[in-house]
Amino acid sequence: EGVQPQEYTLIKMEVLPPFSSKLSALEGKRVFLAAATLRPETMYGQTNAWVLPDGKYGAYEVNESDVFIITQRAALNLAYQKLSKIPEKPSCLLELTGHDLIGLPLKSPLSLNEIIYALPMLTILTDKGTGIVTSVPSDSPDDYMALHDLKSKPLLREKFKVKDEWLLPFEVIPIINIPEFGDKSAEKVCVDLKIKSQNDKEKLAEAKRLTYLKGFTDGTMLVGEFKGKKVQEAKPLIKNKLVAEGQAVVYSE
Ligand code: A2H
Repeated sequence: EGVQPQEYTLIKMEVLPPFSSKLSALEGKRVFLAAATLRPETMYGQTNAWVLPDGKYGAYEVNESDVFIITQRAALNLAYQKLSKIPEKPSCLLELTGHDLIGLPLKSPLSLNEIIYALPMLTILTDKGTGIVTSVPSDSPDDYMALHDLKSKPLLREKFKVKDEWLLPFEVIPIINIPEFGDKSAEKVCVDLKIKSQNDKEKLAEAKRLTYLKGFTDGTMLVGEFKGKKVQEAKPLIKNKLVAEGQAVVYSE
């Protein structure tokens, strides 16, 4: 945990009904995987969501209508930020693991892909954010490598019972141009640094350092309502719009 609180945007990725048998107790509710992001302006390029297969999650009532699937730790923090049906107390309807979430079809705000799926990522930390991450392989080296691993390793898909149609049709979407790195900055940097897998921690840290700052200072939006605007300008506008429309909430830890 840092000294300064980190502010995340929680993206409400709606689980599309009909629900799987594991989720049948939630029938009739609006259920979301709530993904913590620092890059709300990249949501156009979502190709999937990430969950930790052995991670423990719960379905928590955040108000009268909405249920968020997140870690218990995040639910407790949310409860102290007025994001629980019962003030200052998480209200858990159902306990789940990441395995129960793999393959859920989702509708996520701004995504150019109308339906995306929850897939396994092995490097998710359970003590950060909500334990749910949205995947933007054009601009996130972690997401690019995790998707690359699953796409290129049929045995990895088999291990986690991932169906081909949940990821093979999903290509990297260009959404932001960075003069130094082009329109798919994460892919370029991962290839340039010869990163082998999602577990290549040191090189991934370098890739993130290279792309993160440049994306913010030099990036230009290629798609969406703020096409042509600098990322610096578009970022707060997109975040505020998502929150105003009820498609995201702000969360700090
Ligand atoms: B970011 P910081 Cl396009 N475990 O969102 C691992 N990673 C997590 C996480 C967890 N529990 N919770 C959130 N994250 C990811 C988009 C994105 C992100 C892009 C580019 C860079 C980037 C799409 N994924 O992050 O440690 C989320 O991925 C680069 C650091 O708080 C979140 O933002 O700095 C970011 O890490 C939060 O990381």
